[in-house]
Amino acid sequence: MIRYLTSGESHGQGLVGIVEGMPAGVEISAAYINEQLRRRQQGYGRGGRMKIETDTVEILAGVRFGKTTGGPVALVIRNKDWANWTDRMAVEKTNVAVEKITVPRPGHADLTGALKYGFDDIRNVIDRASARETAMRVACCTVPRKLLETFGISIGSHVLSIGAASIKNRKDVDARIGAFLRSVLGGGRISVEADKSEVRMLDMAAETKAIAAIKSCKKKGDTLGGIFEVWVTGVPMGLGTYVEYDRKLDGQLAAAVMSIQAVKGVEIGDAFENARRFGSEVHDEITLSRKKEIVRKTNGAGGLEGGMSNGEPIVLRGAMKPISTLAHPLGSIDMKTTKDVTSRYERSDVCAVPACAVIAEAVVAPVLANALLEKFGGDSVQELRRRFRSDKKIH
Ligand code: EPS
Repeated sequence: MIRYLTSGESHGQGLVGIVEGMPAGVEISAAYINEQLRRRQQGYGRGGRMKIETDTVEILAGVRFGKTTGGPVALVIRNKDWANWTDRMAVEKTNVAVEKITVPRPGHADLTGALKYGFDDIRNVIDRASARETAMRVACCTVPRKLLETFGISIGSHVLSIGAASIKNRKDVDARIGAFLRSVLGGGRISVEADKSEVRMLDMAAETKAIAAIKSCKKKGDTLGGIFEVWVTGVPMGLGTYVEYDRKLDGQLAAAVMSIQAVKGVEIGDAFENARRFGSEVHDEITLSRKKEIVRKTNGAGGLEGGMSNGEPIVLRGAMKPISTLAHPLGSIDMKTTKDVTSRYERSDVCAVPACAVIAEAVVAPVLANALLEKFGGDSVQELRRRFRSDKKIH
């Protein structure tokens, strides 16, 4: 089974990752990972930090002559901003006096993190809880993503809303998505199109509104969240299982997306809308195509029934709260003086929903790759290929 770990602080020397359990023979290169890192850095509303960093990965181990060896894949991304933080984030004990951060930001990990770990300087929390960590997460997850791609499983995403600016005509957007899915790229084509928009929206009117909203929000020293949608196509029937709670694919996917910094909600298919409807309006009727393949007339279930993929595209949505570092002052306390104060501001993004969508594309990849390996098995791509089947026939 594939698992990965990340290490690193936002303003430390860099981010480190290990991806363990990859089958041998997956073609992977730094350039392939860097393209995903580049995509993660985009989006209207990012702060000054993105002008400093151009995230690039070094593959240190686990890959030989462009293919995974089956050994752990070791990755590094160096923080360019580290040059400005050598005193404040020094690894060794130093005599340099460094200002302690003692006022927690509401909505961030600051308060509980500092109390939990017994810090008198919130900097330790700020730097590890930071969404900077997602750069390495994307790098790690892009390795199993390449495995999925080898089996025709393709991931894409787009943004549905930023603040109150939301795509107006869902039917039009769905029609466009339907056409994208018929292309050879499948779900990935959604991202090809969404990447053309600074806010990753497929609706121009909503895009204009979202950019205006971020602009005015920045002026007010405020921040904005939003909702994004991830599509995965080419997923064979029967990944995951209904037999035990922790092996249910929907639960695993939801956990992966929920684990992204600032994501507070995950929806599979039309879950919340469906909760307001009759069963007869909700469930996706089953039929056979001319080729005698099992197809659904609709996909309100988002490609998942009973904790298993049902062969339809997997569709999930994530809700990102507004970033909790804001210039607009909010009530807090100074943990040193125990007095009421207003929260302190440090440089941050105004809106990172487009980046969050790209991160969500990444984090679902190891979940799906594990489900694929669990069902078909294989220590190498060749072995997996021999066992893989994705037809949707009654047999
Ligand atoms: C973040 C704060 C900002 C963001 C950062 C996440 O960083 P800084 O404090 O250096 O301005 O830019 O995101 C990234 C660095 C990144 O690579 O996505 C936070 O507090 O979560």
